[in-house]
Amino acid sequence: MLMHETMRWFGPHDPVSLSDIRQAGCAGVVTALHQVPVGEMWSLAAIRERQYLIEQAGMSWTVVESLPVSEDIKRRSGHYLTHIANYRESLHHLAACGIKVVTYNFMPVLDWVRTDISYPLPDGSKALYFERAAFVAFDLFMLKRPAATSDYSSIEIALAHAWWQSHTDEQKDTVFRNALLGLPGSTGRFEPAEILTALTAYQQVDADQLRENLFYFLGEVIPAAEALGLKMAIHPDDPPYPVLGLPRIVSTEADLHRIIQAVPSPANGLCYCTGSLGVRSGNDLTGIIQRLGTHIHFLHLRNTRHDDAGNFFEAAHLDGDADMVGIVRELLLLMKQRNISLPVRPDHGHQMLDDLHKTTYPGYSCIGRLKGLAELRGLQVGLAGKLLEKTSKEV
Ligand code: CS2
Ligand code: MN
Repeated sequence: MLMHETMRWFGPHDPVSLSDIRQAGCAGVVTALHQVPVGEMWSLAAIRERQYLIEQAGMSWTVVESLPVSEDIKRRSGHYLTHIANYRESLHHLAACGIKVVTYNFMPVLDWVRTDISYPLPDGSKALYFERAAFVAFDLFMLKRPAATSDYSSIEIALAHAWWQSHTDEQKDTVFRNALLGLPGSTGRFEPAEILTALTAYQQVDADQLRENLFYFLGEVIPAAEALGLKMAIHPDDPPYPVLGLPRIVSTEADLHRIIQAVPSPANGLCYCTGSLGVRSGNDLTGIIQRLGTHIHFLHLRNTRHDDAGNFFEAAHLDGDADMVGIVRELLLLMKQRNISLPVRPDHGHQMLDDLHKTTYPGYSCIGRLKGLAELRGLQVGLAGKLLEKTSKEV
């Protein structure tokens, strides 16, 4: 049994079309109603309209990514009760349309963070890059977050100073713009003042409190999801450690176990993202599949290269620190044991070839993802033994 291949589509305004995704060989699409403000309910009509577009293009809407969790829910303040009621209602509507898997994350304020979205690779393609010293410099000298100095070691602060002194205004501006990028699927940026206000709102929320808020949220939505036959899949933090003094609680295998145990249910599951978990050296990517595999409902397979100083870039899918061969083998075994085909997407890809001249959502140009997906497909088919079967029949 092979994985169900998908790509993320940001909706009708995405420069990558449904036809492009189908030509990449995908059977399914991963999307969200990005036009609905976070916290509001997704209407049945709006879901059906999106689903119709995807089905007309010959694919299925396999996974929702993301049904976003509002900042009020994450902080358990303000309108969180209304937002939770809306969330449950949205789940009802998604289930009524036959959609089965819903991904979300619980990262305060920001989703993924990078300092460079056009990091040149030796072959001329471009990748997403996180440079720790540049990010610390951004925090200390550009954003000027009041509590920043207490969050970094003296070595990190010294490295940030060195970075600041050795870079041009233009390079600093690039880091500034990249670090303030909006959530995936949005084309805007955060204003520095907006980020500082959002950070202030989290002053009372430490890691323990955030975890409690997540478990409360799960207690409120997982029973409904289970009754509806839905699978919820939490996406890990990216990068998997605190950012701008904000706590992050979905970063390690221990975090994943705690989440699963907090509300035991087949509906309380994981999105296994190798790119996010992989930049933290202690995370054993194949071990996580072995120990938590029954809870995995969705796969993001991409690779990174990282060092011990917290720098990383997004490497080619089969050419990074993660042992993608071992991971795919483990996932094929898991699917065989569970007798299911898990949805997968290549997550991000390099900006390359014609896409170097196009503007797409960072990380989500077509050709690089198509390449990543094709490499993963070859790996899967090879490992699943199909190739050998076929050649022996032909001989
Ligand atoms: C995604 C995440 O683009 C990506 O890296 O994997 O941003 C993911 O969409 C969200 O965190 C899931 O809620
Ligand atoms: Mn991911």
